[in-house]
Amino acid sequence: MKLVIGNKNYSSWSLRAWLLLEYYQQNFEEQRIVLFADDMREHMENLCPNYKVPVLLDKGLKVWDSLAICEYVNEQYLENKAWPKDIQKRAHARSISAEMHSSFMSLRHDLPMNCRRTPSALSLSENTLIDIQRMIDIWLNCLIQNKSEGGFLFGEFSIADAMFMPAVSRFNSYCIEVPEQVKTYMQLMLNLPAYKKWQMAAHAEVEVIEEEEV
Ligand SMILES: N[C@@H](CCC(=O)N[C@@H](CS)C(=O)NCC(=O)O)C(=O)O
Repeated sequence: MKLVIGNKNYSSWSLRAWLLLEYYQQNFEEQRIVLFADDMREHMENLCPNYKVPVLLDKGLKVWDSLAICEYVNEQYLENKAWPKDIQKRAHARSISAEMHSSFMSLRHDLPMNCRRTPSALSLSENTLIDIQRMIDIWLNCLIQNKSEGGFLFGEFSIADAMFMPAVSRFNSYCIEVPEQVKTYMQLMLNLPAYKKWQMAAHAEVEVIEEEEV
């Protein structure tokens, strides 16, 4: 398997698919494309059907879009263990993953993922505050329902956690105030060896890519 990703510091969509593969210790190569470089589209030619990352290449197949990649890996290599077993929890996990995928535009715009950022607060727009509150509600609801079972949104780690990893990273980078239970969840996620590995690599990119910190 090969996963085509963007800059580790900024590519929140790449992080989701990469984290799932790493968490479950899958064997894969990675190929990094420098986002927004002048020759980005040239490097994406023949690799990325929609000129975006991530893309997974496996068995002659191209799978693009972070959620589609997570679904494929789950079915092909993980015997479906990356979604909750229980059908009601699975439906809930899919709902919040789809919501993460298609919403939170203001939060994404105002608080871009930046793993290298020294955490500090920004002043937040009303729409971003609404997005933040919705995300906290999603997390709290899951954590309360599954509280005795392992600390992740549905107890065990799942695709839902991979989908929200970039948001956890953003909340940390911009010092977003959260309730205690969410703080504990964020610490669990930020301390995942897979996330730490990603973050170290994001720091190592500094010498290669000259970009302004956001
Ligand atoms: N919905 C897609 C979004 C992919 C996406 O927008 N990727 C960004 C990098 S994080 C990208 O490739 N941007 C390049 C561009 O828009 O030209 C997914 O989940 O994979």
